[in-house]
Amino acid sequence: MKPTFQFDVGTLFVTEGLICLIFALVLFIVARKFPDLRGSMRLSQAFFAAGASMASFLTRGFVPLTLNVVLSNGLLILSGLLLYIGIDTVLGIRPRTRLLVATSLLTLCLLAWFTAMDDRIKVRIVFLAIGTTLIQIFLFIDLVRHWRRSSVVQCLAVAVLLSIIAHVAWGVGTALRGTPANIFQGPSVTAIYIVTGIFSACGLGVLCLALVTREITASIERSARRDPLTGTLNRLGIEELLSIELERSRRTFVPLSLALLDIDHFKAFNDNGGHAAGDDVLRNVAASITRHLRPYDACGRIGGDEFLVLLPGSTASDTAFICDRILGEVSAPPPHFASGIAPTVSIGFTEADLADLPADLIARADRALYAAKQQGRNCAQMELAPLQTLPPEAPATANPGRRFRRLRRAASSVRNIRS
Ligand code: GH3
Ligand code: MG
Repeated sequence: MKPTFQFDVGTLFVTEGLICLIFALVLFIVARKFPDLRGSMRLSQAFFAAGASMASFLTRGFVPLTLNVVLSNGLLILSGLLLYIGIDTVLGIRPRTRLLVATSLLTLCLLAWFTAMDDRIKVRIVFLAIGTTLIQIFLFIDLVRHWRRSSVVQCLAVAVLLSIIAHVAWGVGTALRGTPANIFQGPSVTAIYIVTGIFSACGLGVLCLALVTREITASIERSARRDPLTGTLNRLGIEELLSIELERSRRTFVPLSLALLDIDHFKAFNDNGGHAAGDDVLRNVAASITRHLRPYDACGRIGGDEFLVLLPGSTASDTAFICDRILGEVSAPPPHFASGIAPTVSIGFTEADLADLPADLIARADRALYAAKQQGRNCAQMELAPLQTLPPEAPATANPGRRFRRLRRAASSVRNIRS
C-alpha cells in the first residue's frame, strides 16, 4: 500500500509545542544551575512561551475566538521578543526593546480588531508575519554585528535568516494564496509554515544551548584564572598573560616591566588578628596595587602574600615611579584596620630583555625582591638583565633610542628606589 503523508495541523502544533517545552526545560535547568549566566532564563522563557502558544492554538473552538487569537499569537510574539532579549543578553549586547514592544502591542491590537470586528484570517496572518519578522530582523542585525564572536553566533545568524525567509514566505504565500477559514483544515500555507517552525524550534533550541554552554565554559575558564579572595588573577592567569605580553614585547619592541610584591611580616597579621584579618590585609593590598595600574596592566596573586604585576609599555624607570606610588598607598594610615597597623610591601622589579624567558624575568624580580627584604623592607629594588642586546631583526622604524639607552645600562644594576 502506498504510504500517505498528511500535514495534520493539530499534530504539528503538538509536535512543535513539545519540542519547545523540552528546550524550555533544559534551558531552565541550566539557568538554575548557573544563576550568574545572564540571559539563559530569558531563553528558557522564550521556549516556554512558544510551547504555551502552541498549546493555546489547540484550544481554538473551545474558548472565544478573539481571546484565543490574542493569547496564542501574543505568546508567539512574546516568545520572539524573549529570544531576542535572551540571545542579546548572553552576548552582552543591550537589546533595543522599546520599539519592538510597541510594534508587538500594535500587532496584537490589529489581530484583535481583525478577529472581533472584522474576522479576516488572511489579514491577521500577514500582520503576524510582519510583527514577528521585525523582531527577527533586529536579532539578525545584532548577530551579524557580532559575527566574528564565534561559530555559534554565525550559525544562529543563518538560522534566524532562514526563519525570516520562512516568515516572509508565510506572509506573502498567505496574501497570494489565502488560507482556509479554519487553520486546522489542511494542507495549507499555514501547515507548511508550522513544519518550518518545527525545524526552526529544533535548530534555535540546539544553537541556544550551544551559546549558553559556550558562555559557561568561558566563565569557568575565567574563574580558573581568578583569585577568589582578592579578585586579581591567580598564578595560572598572570603567568599565561606574562608569556603573551613577553611575546608581544619581542614582536613590537614595546618595553615590558614586571614587579614582584610581597607583604612584609604578613604572618604577624594572621597571628595577631586571625586568618580573617590576614585575608582583609590581602584584599586591601590588592586593591591598593590595582588602583595604581592602567587598564592594560595586570596584577595576580601568585602565592600566599605575593603579587606579580605586569606593566606593558613601561620601562624600568616608569616602573620605579609606579612602585613608589604603591609603596606610599599601601602603607598609608588605614582607618579600616582595627589594629591600626598599616601593612607594608617590598618590591622587586625588572624590565624584559629580548632574550628573556618568563622564568628569567620572574627570577630577576625575585632576586630584586630578596634584596628589598634585605634592605629592611618597605622599599623597591630593581635588577636588569646582565647583558641587553639589540634585536637582530629590529626594523629601521623601531625606536632605537630606547633600545640604546637600555644597552648603556649597567649590567645587573641594583637600584634602591625607596628606603
Ligand atoms: P616577610 O616579610 O619575610 O615576607 O615575612 P612574612 O611574615 O610575610 O612571611 P611570608 O611571606 O613567608 O608569609 C606568608 C604567610 O601567608 C604564611 C601563610 O600562613 C600566610 N598565608 C598564605 N595564604 C594565605 C591566605 O590566603 N590568607 C591568609 N590570611 N594567610 C595566608
Ligand atoms: Mg611576606
